[in-house]
Amino acid sequence: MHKTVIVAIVLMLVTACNTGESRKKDTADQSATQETVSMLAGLKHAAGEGIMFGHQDDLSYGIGWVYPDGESDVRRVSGDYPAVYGMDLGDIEHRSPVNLDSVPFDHMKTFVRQIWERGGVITLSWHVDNPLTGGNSWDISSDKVVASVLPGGEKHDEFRAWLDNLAEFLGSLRDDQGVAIPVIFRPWHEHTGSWFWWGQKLCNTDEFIALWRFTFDYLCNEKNIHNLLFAYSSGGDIENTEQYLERYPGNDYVDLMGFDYYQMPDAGNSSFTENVSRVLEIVTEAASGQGKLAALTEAGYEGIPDSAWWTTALWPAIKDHRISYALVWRNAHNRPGHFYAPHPDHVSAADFISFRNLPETLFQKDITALDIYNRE
Ligand code: BMA
Repeated sequence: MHKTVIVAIVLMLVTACNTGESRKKDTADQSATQETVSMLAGLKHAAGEGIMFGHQDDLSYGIGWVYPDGESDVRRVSGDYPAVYGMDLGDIEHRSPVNLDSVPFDHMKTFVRQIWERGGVITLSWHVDNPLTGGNSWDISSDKVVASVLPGGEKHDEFRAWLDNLAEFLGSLRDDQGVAIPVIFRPWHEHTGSWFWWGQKLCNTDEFIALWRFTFDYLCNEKNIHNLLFAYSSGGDIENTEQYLERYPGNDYVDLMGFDYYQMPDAGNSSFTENVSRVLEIVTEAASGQGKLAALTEAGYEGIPDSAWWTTALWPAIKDHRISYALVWRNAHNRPGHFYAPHPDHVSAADFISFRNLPETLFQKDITALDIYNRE
């Protein structure tokens, strides 16, 4: 072949590849909806403005109330809703009308629409039952569960059916115009610990990565669910980058990288602050190296016995890190003492208002103003 023809062909190929590259979406799911792509761009923008505050089950119940429209312990204390709202899909796999904490899935759908309308951020975890033993997420009596749900495994067909039920719910999150509402989906969380059936000692690295990729591929490519950003979130027991990334499923499967960390009653504020900050250093470095968002995906101090915890323990732990959000766990209405955000009479309520008033913390009104869904 003539030399100039070869050069021309090579140039054409290079151009074609480059065009392909530039068309590649930022989201892990290459077929993500425009709203989902915009959400990711908006979240990246917001991460440069401050740290969003999140609360699990914020609209579902709180101390002394359950399910009234518009109620929120965070709003009752601070005058504003959180920017990020966590919800859990545990038991959707059985098409149960309520989740594992008795929140009706129909209520959740309404909350998701309300949050979307006010420009807030939704993140969904999944405390899925154990398909092999019939127990719950915490049933670690067998280390064969992950293998059993993978292709070829004895529970694979059942697991697909569970994912079908999950997909039906995720696909039903739509606004009045039928637009699929984008959410951060955070499956297989705290996998570096060994308290869930998908945890560190309950499967090997290949099995965990296969579980993640199967879940992603099945939801996105077989069920055509395209309103998801995928969050990879480890437990808090992280010593170094290598450990954090040991079971990372790959850049093509993840949008956000985080970890969960709770203050233990006997541990003290300084150990919480130092450890969260230390692990955030590892996580934010890993995330920025991969072009991903970072977050403290779950945190808290059960009952918040320290009146100044928000500004003297949580804030110093997160303030120097470029993270998207920090989410505290739920305020159980039927489990005394099991709450992680203050209520109006709580000892830390005043300090929470100081935390909310920091210019770098973002609550609902701040995130509404940033208009994160219309940035791309
Ligand atoms: C745990 C506790 C449980 C709850 C679960 C899922 O940390 O709050 O009571 O069932 O999360 O929300």
